[in-house]
Formats: sequence, structure tokens, C-alpha cells
Amino acid sequence: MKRYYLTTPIYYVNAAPHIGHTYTTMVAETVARWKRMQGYDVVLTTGTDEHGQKIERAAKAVNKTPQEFTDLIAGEFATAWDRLSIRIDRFMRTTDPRHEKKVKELFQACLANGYVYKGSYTGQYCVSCELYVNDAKPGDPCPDCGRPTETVTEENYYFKLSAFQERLLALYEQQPDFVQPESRRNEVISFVKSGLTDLSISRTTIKWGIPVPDDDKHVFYVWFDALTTYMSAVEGEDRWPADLHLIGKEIVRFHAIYWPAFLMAAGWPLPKRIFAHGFLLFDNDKMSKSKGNLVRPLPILEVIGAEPLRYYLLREVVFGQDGNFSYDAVIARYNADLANGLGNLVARTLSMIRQYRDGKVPVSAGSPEIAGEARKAIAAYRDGMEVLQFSRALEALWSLLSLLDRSIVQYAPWKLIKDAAPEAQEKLNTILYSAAEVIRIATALLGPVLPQSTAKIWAQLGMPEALESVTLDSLEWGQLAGGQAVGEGSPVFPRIEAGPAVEKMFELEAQEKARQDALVGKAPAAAPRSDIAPLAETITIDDFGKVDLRVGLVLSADRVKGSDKLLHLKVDLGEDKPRSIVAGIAGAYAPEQVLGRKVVIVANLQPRKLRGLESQGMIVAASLEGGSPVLAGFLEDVPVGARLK
Ligand code: ME8
Repeated sequence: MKRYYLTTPIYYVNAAPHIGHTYTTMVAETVARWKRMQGYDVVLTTGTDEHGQKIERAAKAVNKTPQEFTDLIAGEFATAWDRLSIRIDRFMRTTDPRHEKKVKELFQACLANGYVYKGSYTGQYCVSCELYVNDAKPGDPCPDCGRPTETVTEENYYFKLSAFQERLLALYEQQPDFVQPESRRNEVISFVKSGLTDLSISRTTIKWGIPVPDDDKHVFYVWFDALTTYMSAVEGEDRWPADLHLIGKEIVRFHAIYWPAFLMAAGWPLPKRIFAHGFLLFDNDKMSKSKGNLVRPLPILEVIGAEPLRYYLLREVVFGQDGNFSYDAVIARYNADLANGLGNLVARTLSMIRQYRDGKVPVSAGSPEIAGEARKAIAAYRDGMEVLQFSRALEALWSLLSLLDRSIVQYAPWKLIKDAAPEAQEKLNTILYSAAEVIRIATALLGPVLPQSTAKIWAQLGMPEALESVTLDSLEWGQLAGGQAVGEGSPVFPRIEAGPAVEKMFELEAQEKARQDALVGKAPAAAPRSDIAPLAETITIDDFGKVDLRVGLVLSADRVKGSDKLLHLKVDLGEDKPRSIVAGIAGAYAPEQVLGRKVVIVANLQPRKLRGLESQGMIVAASLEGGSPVLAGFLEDVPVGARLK
């Protein structure tokens, strides 16, 4: 039997599954089903990426051992795929002993062939977070905690990536479809052409990882460990090399450069194809944990089911490009294409067969025109699916459905049934048969995309064999047997009322976020309040460093004539003479209330004139929209002139 092996990335366990992970995994499973339909013996693997310092720390934060923590989150992924009806054949975790064994084998093969050496690694290290900060320069702050990084040198194992530049370029040349789509291939080629430097593949500063054989001060670092799951997942099954690695675009370099180089170094076979898809945006905004706008799949599942989501992702997003996700759009697609489109056609056709032909598919060859269009649609769908252009494939099928819709109107069966002439009855047979046959073909083709709903339609059509037993090559116009009794059934795609469904999804999403945050030990964020100003644009520590905030002592305070908002202050910042500062706090503070107070002043603002008085700084106060300012102060005593940073 022909075999097909495809993979999704293995996901980090620092967060539970979100819609991005769901996207890749749903697409992968659709491809797996599509290949099964072509008679392949298919294996689809996914899994979790569980090592590293960050995971160790996340575990500590919730009082768990790293293993307990990763068990928990890996369980979240496995359960999510199960609940979303995504059939996974092998789920590989980087903490699995079979995986550890494979990583060590890969290392030893690379070492034996002379592609691994010991060298010294120098990087910027954050002592507090116990992490290297990639691409940081000496003195740069840690992006996590903001403390200055230190330059640290340690002994590492290096992989001789630089030795593979020519071989990699030859690979992309000889196998133009090794990296897809074309835009990613070009990106990879130009990256390799710009020169490759050797890669540090171990760390002595990390404990939670796979130890390097015979040198267990070191553990393997990120990609050498993670990529090897693609092999360990099918170890002993004679499945390697993979036919397809499906990934997101942000990890294309690791897959298309590091991975083949590791394998070449070991002398092991290379995967056949890597396809890097685009990113899903939420309401046209980049999703991120820090923005708090991640969308999770389970609330969608609960409100509208997994298949409307899957259909949306495949139909709406051009595979390979970025695409948008919104709750409204998922429901709009569902109502237009599935409820009003396919679902309505099925219901109408079956009801006419029941009413006009006693529930039996009439004997007929069908309309030659519709048959011709159906053949074209099968071919176009097939072509689209083969090159992973799911939206194109589905579009072709929906054109066939709209042709059928128009044909039913033209034939007008409700008129034909009233005409006893044999030609009219023959015409009625023709259109009813054609309709049922288009539905059978569309249902069979859509099996990989909508496995559960198509199984229902299949049963309603009264098909004797199981849907899964239909193979693509055997699918032809005219196979539907005349005389077959159609089954009973309720609408497969009932219409969804958008407003309440969207509201419910937002509500469940908030609950799911709180549940997941609790798992990883994050306190729930306070509910957003409408009177709180939106967060300003992110700045770097350097931007912040430009603002000079000082502790000042208010020496005098007077009302500004003609203004009920302004106070004129003299503030000592520890300089030669006090600053003159005009502050808009008169509505909240009487002059005597601020006299002698220690306040915070923005000391390097360009001076400006207010009501003829020079203001040489700004006083810092908290305020809500429309509320009174509240001056910032200190609980402990602080020296005048101290800088805030
Ligand atoms: O990178 N849109 O894991 P990860 C579409 N462990 N897909 C998205 C997405 C989005 N907004 N966000 C994530 C890792 N994905 C490594 C991989 S593989 C040997 C190691 C999907 O948890 C997409 O497939 O960050 C992306 O490549 C993957 O999740 C990253 O998952």
C-alpha cells in the first residue's frame, strides 16, 4: 500500500492551544484524509515541545515539577485535538524516552561524520531570568525583566552549519518544491546565500533538556531537540522520510535550513516537502499572548461546532498567505455556504425525491450539461487539493453547487410534476437524478474537509457503502444507483443566528482564557474598564531612558491669576535654584495642600510658557478620563533630586 507521512510542528507547552495551532493541525488532518481517499496508508503526527528554561520556570511558578507541568499542558493539546475531532495518529513529546534516544543518535551520527565540535559560546545572559537573550549586544537589557544582561562565555557543542551552504542551495535547485510556497523558498535561498554561521546546539546553563551523550553537563538546545520529533514519532515504523512538514512561516528557516543540514550531516534521508503557511490575524490584528487577543478553539467548538471553523479556515484563507479570523466571518461563511448553500440543496433535493418519486432516486443518466460541469469540478477540486490550495478547490465545488441551484430553478420540478406527458416526467427524473448525483459527488469530495457532516448527508442520501470507502479514483458521474431509497434526516447545517452566537463565543473565550491562565499560574487580568485610557504604543527601554523623572520638593504654591485650573509652583530638584512649574492641579489641590510635598517631576521637558509664566517641567499625577488628578508621591522618605527609573 502507498504510504504518506505528514507532520504539524510540535507546539510549545508555554500556552494551551489557540486558533493558530488549530489552523495548522486542522489543515494537516484534512490533507491526511485527502490522502487516505487516494488509497494511501497515512500517518499524521503532532506533539509538544517541552524542554528549556522557560518551561522549568513556568512549572516552578505553579509549584509543579517540569514533568508534571508539561504533562498537564501536553494533555491540553491532546484533549483539544480530540474534542475538535482531529484524528492524530502519533503524538510525540520531546520528553518521551524514545525521542531522547533518537536525538542522541542524530548527535552521534553528526559527531562521527565530523560535523560537531566543541567551541565557546559568548552571549548576553540575564542572570535573573537565567536565559540568553538572542541577538543582544553588551549592555542591552533583558526583554523579559528589563535588567541589564551580562556577557557570558560557556562551552557549547557546535554544529557545522557553514559546511552546508552549497549542498543546501543544490537541494533547493534540484527539488524546487522542497520549500513552498515560492515566496518562502526565495526567502530561504537568499538567507543561505548570505552565508551560514555554525550553530550552537547545547547549553550548560539549562537543566531541563536532553543530556548530550557522554557529557551530561550539556543539554541539547531547542532545534536539535525539537526537529528530531519528526523522526522519533515514527521510529521503528519505516515511515521516514516525511512526505510533508506543514508549518507556520515563522519557523521556515529552521525547517528548510537547519533540519536538512542536520540530516545531511548524519547521512539520513531528507523530508520531501515543507510547506509554510501564513499567519492568522484576529480582527485584522496580530494575535499575541501579551496583547491578550488570542482566540481559542474550544469556545468556537461549543457554540457552533468544529466543522464550521474548519470550513472557514480552509475556504477563507488562501493557504500560504496571511488571513483574517473573526467570529462574525466564521458565522457568515457558515450561513452562506453551508446552511443556505449545500445544506439547503440537500434538503430541497431529498424533499422533492420524497414528494415526487416516493423517496426513490429516479432511474436516469442525468443532464449531460450538469454531468460535464461535475467532471470539471472534480478535476478542479482535485488539482486544488493536491497543491494545498484548499480555497480554490472549495470554490470550484461551490460553483458546481450554484449551477445545480440554477438548473433546478430552470427545470422547475414543481411544474413538471403537474405535467403527465412522458417527456415532462423524463425531465423531472433527469433533474432529480442530477441533483442527487451532484450531492453525492460533492459529499464524497468534501469528506476530508467536513468528515462528520458529510457522513450525515451520505446517510440521508441512502448510500449503501461507508463514505470512507469511497476512493477518489473511483468517483465518477453516474454511479448513484437509480431506485435507491433516500433516508430520513433533519437539516445538516441549521442556520445560526450571528448576534447571540458571537456574544456567547466571546463570553466562553473569556472563561477559557481565565482557565488557561490559571493552569500556567497567571493571575486573571482585571476586567478592562471603559474609563481607562488604552495602552500607549510599546517603547524600548532606551525610549524610557530618555525621560528624566526626579523627586522634587514643593517650596511654594500660588494660584495663577485668571485660571481656576493652574497652580504656579516652585520646586526644588536639588539644582542651583528651584524650578518654576505651572501645573493643572488647582481643581484638585489647594496651594497649601501641596506645599512641602515631595512630588515627581518630568525634569527634562522642553520649557514652555503658560499664562505668561515659564513652566520648566511637568508634575506627574494619576488621572482617569474626566476625573481629578492625584499626585504621585512616596511612602518612604526620598532625597530631593533622586531619579526615578
Ligand atoms: O514554534 N497563525 O511552537 P509554537 C497561524 N515549538 N498559525 C499559527 C499562529 C498564527 N497566528 N500561531 C501559531 C514552535 N501558529 C516550536 C516548533 S517544530 C519542530 C517546533 C502555528 O507553539 C504555526 O504552525 O510557537 C506555527 O508554526 C506554530 O503554531 C508555532 O507553534
